[in-house]
Amino acid sequence: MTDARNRYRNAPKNADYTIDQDWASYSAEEHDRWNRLAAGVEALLPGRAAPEFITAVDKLGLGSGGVPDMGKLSEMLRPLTGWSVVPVADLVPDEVFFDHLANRRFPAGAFIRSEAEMEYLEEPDIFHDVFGHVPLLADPVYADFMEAYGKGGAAAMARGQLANLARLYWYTIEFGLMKGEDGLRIFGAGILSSTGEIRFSLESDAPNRVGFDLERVMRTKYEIDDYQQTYFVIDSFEALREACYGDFSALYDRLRDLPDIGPAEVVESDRVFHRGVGRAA
Ligand code: HBI
Ligand code: FE
Repeated sequence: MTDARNRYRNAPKNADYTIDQDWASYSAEEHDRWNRLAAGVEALLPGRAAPEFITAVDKLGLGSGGVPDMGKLSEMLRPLTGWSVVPVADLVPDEVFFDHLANRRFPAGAFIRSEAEMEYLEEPDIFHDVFGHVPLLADPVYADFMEAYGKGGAAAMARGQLANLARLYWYTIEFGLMKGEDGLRIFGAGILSSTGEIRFSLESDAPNRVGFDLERVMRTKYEIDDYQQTYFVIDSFEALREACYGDFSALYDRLRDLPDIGPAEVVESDRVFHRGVGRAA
């Protein structure tokens, strides 16, 4: 069976779910599509993205050179932080995903979205995974945080509390904001691979922007099919790494007895940067 959306769907998989990227197989149209996506996002980065992200996009040559070769990209990344990027066909099982991260391998989808899905797509493609996630893996502190997240996966699964840990990923790695010297900056890959959400996350009155707190985040439900209603703001990558290092057992015990928080809710203990006016009816 062929799959119009993802031409790698049925590629032969290794035991760790990696596949052959077969870089030579990308068409001129696919390279051009990457370049248009990258140009659209890059124009919005100055003054909006975390400086570490902007520096790394440049250093890793992720701009207008066409669809990246993950092997070559890994050769640039490895000497910086020990991370590599490995091609996969689609979402991999949770335990496989965590094992890759714990070993400093980022699994990235090899296909690129179609022309019909330039703004919104249902599963992560190479533009989201590589342009969105890989730059910050060149930052040593962020690189440690991501490994620690992977190492925490097995423990969360064993306790049946993967949902709590997944919220940490969602509200930081995918949709995180950071406090910069002159205003908020974006570091989340889900935002940085979407021109619409780059503007929305920083400039719209609709969503809440509140300070990051690990327990608060792990209690907060999220929606996957629209822009976020709440963004969490970290102080720095150091602060994020320190909050997320070590054992979450006591925290997971507490979370069992605490109610979830809705995606649009602001709670008493929040450090509020902006209280959202909510989505238009
Ligand atoms: N697989 N390729 C891929 N990418 C992901 O982001 C991903 C995954 N498998 C599981 C998963 N994410 C989530 O379950 C975890 O973040 C919790
Ligand atoms: Fe992602």
